[in-house]
Amino acid sequence: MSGPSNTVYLSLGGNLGDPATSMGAALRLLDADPATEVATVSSLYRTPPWGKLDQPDFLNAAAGLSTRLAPRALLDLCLDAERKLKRVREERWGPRLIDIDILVFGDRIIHETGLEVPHPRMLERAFVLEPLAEIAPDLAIAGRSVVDRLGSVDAAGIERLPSGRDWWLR
Ligand code: A4P
Ligand code: MG
Repeated sequence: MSGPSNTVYLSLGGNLGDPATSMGAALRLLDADPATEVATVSSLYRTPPWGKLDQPDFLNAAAGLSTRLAPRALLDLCLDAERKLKRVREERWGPRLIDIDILVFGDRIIHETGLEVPHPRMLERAFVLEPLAEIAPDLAIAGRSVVDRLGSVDAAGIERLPSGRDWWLR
């Protein structure tokens, strides 16, 4: 379990129940793993639904972690946290209590069944890039910074909430 430490960025979101509470609980579950530490968390953002439009607004956030877990083990930890928080997987892009996506894992490029990193849809999604730009503006993804990428997507309707960055500890 003691591999090299990697910096990882996650996206969290939800639009059913109390997503802020679920996302906070998920981050605390990840932080409780002995090989994983939550280092930076963005503010909460209220975002219009992307993909499937006839559903409630989402809350989204991004988090930076350091972990000695392998990518697949971190994914399992995230899926475990989702399961503990009773996410029901129903329709694609549909409403959910909590969704955790691994955006970036160090400088790894992974194309495996059930694990693609960098997350293949992150660059089109303002609800991912906007919170990520708050905590890692200069992070390069396929050669361009997050801030630069954010300039190429439609971020209309996204609102940063006055949550501060320690909302997940409350
Ligand atoms: N999987 C593969 N790669 C990854 C990765 N990098 N991180 C696999 C996490 N999981 C990864 O996940 C299904 C499976 O994907 C996982 O079991 C894992 O093995 P999923 O999240 O249900 O579906 P998805 O294929 O990852 O879809 P995607 O594109 O993430 O879409 P979602 O999650 O269905 O989209 N609008 C706003 N404003 N905010 C949102 O948060 N979210 C969605 C949900 C749609 N619209 C939204 C939002
Ligand atoms: Mg997902």
